[in-house]
Formats: sequence, structure tokens, C-alpha cells
Amino acid sequence: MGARRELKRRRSESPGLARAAAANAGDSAAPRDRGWYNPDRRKGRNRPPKPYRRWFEAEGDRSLSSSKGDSFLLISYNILGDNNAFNHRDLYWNIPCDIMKWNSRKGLICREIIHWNADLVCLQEVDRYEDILVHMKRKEYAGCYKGRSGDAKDGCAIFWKEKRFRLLEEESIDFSSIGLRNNVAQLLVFEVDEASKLVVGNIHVLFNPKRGDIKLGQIRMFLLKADALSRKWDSIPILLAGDFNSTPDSAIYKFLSTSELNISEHDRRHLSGMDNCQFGLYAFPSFLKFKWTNDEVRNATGYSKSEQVKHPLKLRSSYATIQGNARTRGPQGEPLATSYHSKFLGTVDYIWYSTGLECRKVLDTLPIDTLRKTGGLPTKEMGSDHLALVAEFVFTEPSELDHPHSTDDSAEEETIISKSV
Ligand code: KL2
Repeated sequence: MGARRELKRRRSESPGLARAAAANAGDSAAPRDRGWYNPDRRKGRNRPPKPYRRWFEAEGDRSLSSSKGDSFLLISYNILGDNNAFNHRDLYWNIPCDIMKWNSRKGLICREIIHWNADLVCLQEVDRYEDILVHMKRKEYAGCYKGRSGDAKDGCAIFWKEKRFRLLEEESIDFSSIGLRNNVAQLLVFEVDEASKLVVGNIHVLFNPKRGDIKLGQIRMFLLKADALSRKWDSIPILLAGDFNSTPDSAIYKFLSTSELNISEHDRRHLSGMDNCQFGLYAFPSFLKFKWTNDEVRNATGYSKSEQVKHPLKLRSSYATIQGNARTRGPQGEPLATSYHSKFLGTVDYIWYSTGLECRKVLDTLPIDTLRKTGGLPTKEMGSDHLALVAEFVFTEPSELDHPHSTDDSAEEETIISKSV
């Protein structure tokens, strides 16, 4: 039977069926068959971002650990500010212009953030906050932004899933107000699932590899303020994400992980390790013995007479606590690289956590040879010159010995905060 005669026969039997048959038979007058709209089926929506990265989980029997509540996921991601991408063309000279454009990078960055479906998202080098907020709002995130002072156009942003996290307090640090350059940091206090509370910090530390004194001062201040907020809310756990512009073999990393440092044992110009990473082209001659000035000592330690600097937290770095792929990890257990462009290949991004939290898994970074093959980031698949760090955490049951601070003398620390500006 011909298609049109069949159509006529069906039309008389069932008008609905006939309309569908008409569409199939190519009858342009009939409405086309309509499927249900599923936004997640749209091209690329649900596929993991490329290149493929594996999850690594904590070892050991989970049932033995004293976790409470559901786990939650955090992303820390330096997204490469539009202005920095434009102003530092020399770092990206080999990257095609169309890849560097914000409009092409924005889609990759937002898709990646949304794909991991994290509960907390800490971004650095954000100068197009509104562009990102639009996407995040659609996925039921709320956000807040702290821009850098001075001429800089970028800043830090934190987004959180409103269904799980309720904002209790918001604080930001403008380091220029205490003479430590125009970088910024954010500290937020959340109630999670109406059961636990948490301090979340986000920082983008000064880049200048020579100014270890300022970098150390910024980080010291960030940790002191996080500690003070934690104590204010009854010693709640702390999560600190960001681009610390310091490498894992540096004195600044040692300060973060061991809570103390004697700066007289180090050269200010080498304090952040940015001069001797995989191929840091920021090396400085070190044949002259470096002497700290009083101002530099005060920037670093908070006191011009003290060369010893301490912080009050017990911190662990999430990637270093989870064993990963030998091809992606260095001697400290940190990723070999979280950032790559024509002048730098190395690790500067971290997610630190205090007691009261346990890191359950991390999203692996990429091997050096995979990164080198790209010739430099960003690429047409990766929107920034940094990789997004993603880690999953659980709250642990509090024990007598387990509080986020290494000392319990809050009065002493409050004095340090007020004096060390
Ligand atoms: O290292 V970064 O890149 O965390 O990804 O942070 C800073 C640097 C960012 C904000 O200031 O801009 C980049 N050489 C290389 N990179 C630079 C320079 C520079 N002279 N100045 C700023 N950045």
C-alpha cells in the first residue's frame, strides 16, 4: 500500500496516530513528532571534561572511621582572568587567539564546574563574576565575590549549593588594608545539612616570586582569621582552598603543613619555590647572601624582631593525604602540576583541611607528559592555565583531642591578629 493511502486509512481510524504517521511519511502540513525535552541529552552535557581524569579514594575500611553525615565535594579552580589572559600575552604566545578568548573559555570552565556537581566551588582570578553567576544560579548555587583593590580587575568567588549549605557569616580580607599588596581572600561560615558547621576559605596569594615575605604574611593572616572564625563558632572544622603561589618543596608549604617556620633559614626570594619548580623561569641569582630587612621580617611574621612564625591550625593537604597515580604525584604526594603555561609548570593550588574533616577522594591531576603534549594551557578542551582540584570530604565525630587548633590559647591569638597588621 502507498504511504499516502495508508495515511488516509489511519486518519479515519485515529486522528492522533495519523498525525504521527504523517510526520513520519514526510507530510509537511502535519506537526512533527515531538519528543520530551531533556537538557542533559544535549551534546556533551553529561560527559566528563577532557582529558580524562581518574578519582583516587582514601585507603582503609570506611566503616571503621567515625564520619557523620553525607560527604560533600569542593572544587578549587584558578580560572585565568580575562584581563590577565589579555595583559600577559607573553605567557600564552603559542596559544591561538580563539582559544584565549573569554567567550570560548567561559563555556569550558562553566561546563567543567557544573559537571563535577560540587557542593562548594572556590574560584580565583575571577573578573567575569556575573557571567559565571548566571550559569551557577541555574544549578541552584548562591555565590559571593570579593574583588581585588587597586587597578586589578579580578578577585575570588565562592559558590555553594543552597539546598545543602546555609551561609551563617561572611568575611573577606583585603590585604592592601594591612600593607600586604592588593590580593584578597574570603572566609565563609556555613551550616551543612542543618547538622554541622564549617569555615570555608578561598585565597589567591600574590604571584611575585621574589616577595616571599608578602606571600607568607598573606597566608599567615588568612590562617589566623580562619582560626578566629572557627573559635567564634565553637571550634568548627576549616577548609582552605586556593592558589597559594607556592610550590610543595617550598618553605611556605612547610609553614602551612607543619605550622611553623624560621625565616632566617631562608632567602625571601626562594621562600615560595616558584624559582626552582619543573621549569620555573623565575629563577634569581643566589650567590649573594640574602639579608632580611626589618620591614620584610614584619611582613612575614607580623613582628619586626621575630624571625620565627607560627600558625594555630593543624592542616593537611587533601591531595597529599590520598595516594594517587605515580605519574601525577611528586615527592610530597602533591600533584606534579596544577598549572602550566610557557613560563611555569608546577603546583601552586591546594585544598587544606583541619581536624574534624576527613578527605575521602580526589580527582587526579594530569601527568607531565600529557600536559607537555598540549604545548601549554589553555587548550580547546581546557579553559584555564590551571587544573580544577576536586576533593570529597566528610565530617568526623569530634573527639576530646580533635579540634582544628594546635594551641588552645585564643586570647593569645587575638592579640597576634591585632598586632600583626
Ligand atoms: O601564578 V597565577 O599567574 O596564580 O596563575 O597569579 C598571577 C599570575 C595572576 C594575578 O596577578 O597573574 C599572573 N609573570 C607571570 N604571571 C604573572 C605576572 C608575571 N609577571 N604577573 C601576574 N601574573
